[in-house]
Amino acid sequence: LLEGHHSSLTPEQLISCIMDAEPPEIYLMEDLKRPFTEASMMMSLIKLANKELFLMISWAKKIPGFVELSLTYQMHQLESCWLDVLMLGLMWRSVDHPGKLIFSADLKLNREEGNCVEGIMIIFDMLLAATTRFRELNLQREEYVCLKAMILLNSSNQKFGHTYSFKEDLESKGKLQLLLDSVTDALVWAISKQGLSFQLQSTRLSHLLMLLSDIRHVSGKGINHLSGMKNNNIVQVSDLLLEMLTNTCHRSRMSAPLD
Ligand code: AOE
Repeated sequence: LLEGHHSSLTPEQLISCIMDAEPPEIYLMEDLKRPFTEASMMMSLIKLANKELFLMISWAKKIPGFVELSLTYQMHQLESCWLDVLMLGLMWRSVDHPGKLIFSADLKLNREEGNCVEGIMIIFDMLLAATTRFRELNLQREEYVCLKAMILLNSSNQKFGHTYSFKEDLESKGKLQLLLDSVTDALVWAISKQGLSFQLQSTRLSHLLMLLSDIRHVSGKGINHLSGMKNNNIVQVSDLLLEMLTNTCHRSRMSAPLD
């Protein structure tokens, strides 16, 4: 495909590309013994996230224009937004199940089950609250996929002050802004289809975007929670991320430190 081809896409075409990029439904494929223990619940959650992160990389690469960013940028974007993206996906899966978090088709938890992992229930409550908000707004699939792409494209703008000033990185900064603008246009278009008054369209856009900052807040709490846990051997997979972006998935290596 020609470089820059995505900039000529209409909002409708862009949304259909982003929809096609959606990862498939995930199954944990495990006999979950209930009640959970702290260890068994965390193992299931981490195993799930591990599977999802592989799919997330393929998803990101299918967002029009993403692979044309410099590799440094691709990495930084994914590193800074992965939990936000996972959380928005979780909220979307859970939106029609009040009081439940649908981590996967075979891992559905209610808030009380958060009891067995120290500090997790407060995160569950924040996730459930944001999910309720999406339910109240009657979030549409088109809007959901745009918001998720916007998280990917928006996430690390601020982190990139002066550290990376290679020519390709400066180009990427500009490209990223253009991409984000085109996804914003697509979201505006998705909202405009719904037959709301112009006034209500603006209100809806602002409600949806404000939820992204809630998600940012919860993901920060989630990262703190994860890094505060003992036998925390789940960080520093940047080298693996780089390998995965540059290609040929080394599945065994990625799962090794997480299993
Ligand atoms: C949210 C959504 C979802 O689909 C799955 C999970 C599972 C775990 C949950 C989390 C969630 C919500 C917040 C929770 C957390 C467990 C504790 C926390 C409930 O309070 C997340 C499990 C995360 C496992 C970490 C895996 C290593 C990630 C490394 C990422 C990284 O360093 N890089 C470089 C990014 C890779 C990008 C593809």
